[in-house]
Amino acid sequence: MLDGCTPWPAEYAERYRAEGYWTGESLIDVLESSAARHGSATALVQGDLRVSYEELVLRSRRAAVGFRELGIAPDDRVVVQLPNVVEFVVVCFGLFRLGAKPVFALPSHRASEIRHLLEISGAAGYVLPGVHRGFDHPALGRRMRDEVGTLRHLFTLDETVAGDDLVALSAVEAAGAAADPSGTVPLPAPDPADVAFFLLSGGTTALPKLISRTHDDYVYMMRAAVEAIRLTGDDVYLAVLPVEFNFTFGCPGVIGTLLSGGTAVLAADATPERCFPVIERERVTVTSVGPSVVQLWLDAAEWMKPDLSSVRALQIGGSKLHRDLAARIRPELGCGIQQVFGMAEGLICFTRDDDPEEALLTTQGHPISPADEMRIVDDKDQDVPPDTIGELLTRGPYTPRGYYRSPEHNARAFTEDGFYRSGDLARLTPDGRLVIEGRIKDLINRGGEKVSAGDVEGHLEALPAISRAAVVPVPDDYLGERMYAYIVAVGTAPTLPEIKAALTERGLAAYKLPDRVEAVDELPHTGLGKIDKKILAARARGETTPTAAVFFSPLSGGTGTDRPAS
Ligand code: OOB
Repeated sequence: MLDGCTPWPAEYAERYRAEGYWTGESLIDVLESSAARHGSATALVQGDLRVSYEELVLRSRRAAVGFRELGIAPDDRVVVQLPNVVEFVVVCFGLFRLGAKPVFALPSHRASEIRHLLEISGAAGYVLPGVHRGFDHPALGRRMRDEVGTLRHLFTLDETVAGDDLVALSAVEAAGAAADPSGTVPLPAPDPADVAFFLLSGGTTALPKLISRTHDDYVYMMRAAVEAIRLTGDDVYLAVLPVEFNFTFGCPGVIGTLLSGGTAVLAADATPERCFPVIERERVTVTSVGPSVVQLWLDAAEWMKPDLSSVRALQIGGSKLHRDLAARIRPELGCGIQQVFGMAEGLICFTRDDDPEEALLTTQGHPISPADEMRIVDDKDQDVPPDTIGELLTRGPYTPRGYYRSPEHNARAFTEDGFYRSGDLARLTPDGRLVIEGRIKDLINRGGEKVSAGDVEGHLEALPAISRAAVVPVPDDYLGERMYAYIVAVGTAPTLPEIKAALTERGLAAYKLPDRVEAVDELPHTGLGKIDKKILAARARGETTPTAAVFFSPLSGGTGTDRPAS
């Protein structure tokens, strides 16, 4: 196990093994055993490209040897930032094979996030696209190599931008093929108890934490998800959201589909124009999206009239699905629905096919594993009765016991007996179903993308025109939530477009930019001297609480429009 990871205590690890949750298989074993059973079947589809299980095993083996030839060593961390392409899967399995650890970045991440990921992981490599959606990733990669001491190797999806210092992924595979033409060079088998890869936390801390996931824990989680959704070799899964997202990667996602011998189809984005024809052509049976995509698809279905009847499970998770929206899915899209509550930190809950209709529409179901432990507690960590709202704590065979290299944060984020404090407010129905009711963590859930308030506030306060900043969520019909920024300006308050431009210049990802901004004379504080976000959130929602009225009364402006009062 890498330094900086928190292993499960020995008694739990032994129990999870003895009870058959951890089977001692690596992700490589999973792929190879599927390939042994379904060799010529189609594993992956991307546009017109179809890759069989045999080809995927061969290509990832070549990638492993190629990465090794080019200087990537076992245990090296490699930040992987790719769109939904076949190479993403090839690179992951190549790195797993080698014992190197992918660190998943989102394609929307920019300098601020990438630098942080490279630094906390101490990454030796960075795999990036070419110019993607107008952004010059190779230029960012080169800049990062100059700025981050550990980073030695850059790899790109785009052959046309490759050079001596930026190796094309096709050249990595070619180097592997040249060094190992018969595919027999011995490569060490990954240790199933070892870290396989790193996911990113949803960002309760200003900068995201890394979550190490072991082969044992992740293989088990996927198997439990596969069983809960009854995935088989006949299933066709469509990856709509970024494949680096835990939901899309393994719940059961692309990798769980490969475990089952099915076909995983990679969509370039979530637009109905892109996804509906693919669903019809490939007869997709399972896909996973957030409520904001559901909304988009419902709107488009009215005039596009797609045939989505092959989709037996439209998995919806990442943020709260409201009952009204849930109730429209079956009649208007013609697909089956499955609510999913999940987190990169572990615990996954699903509703099931045979759930009563109301449970399907209003709850997030049950954990996928009988070994998942959930507690709902009050602010003194005491368990509350059913149907009472409290914080969700969880522990189990695929919920790691700590963030990577974060001992101080771990002391707060986990109880002494290893329960993860989710920061979500939830209740359990009397029959044990989970219902998410809100959260206590300071983030904005913007269409399923989690934005840490502290991260954005730090960037805002770093701008010369702003002395203090606080961001809060406001409800939004499409995204679930949008971000409202309150700022105290130095001199003339900057406008929203100016702020967005300045934050983009600082390398902040676009999904973290505020949607609205309002300048105030000062920020309200609680009795304990912390910024009172409840007042700000109420004001952002257009509500006037008595305290807010008092606090804001001296203000002349506060229009809530894009041009702040100054
Ligand atoms: C998924 O993972 P993350 O790590 O991006 O975010 C986890 C957080 C949860 O703590 C909760 O605040 C929120 O996202 N969340 C939901 C939800 N599912 C996740 N809030 C309300 N209702 C739901 N159904 O978002 C994720 C990972 C794997 C599978 C699905 C989602």
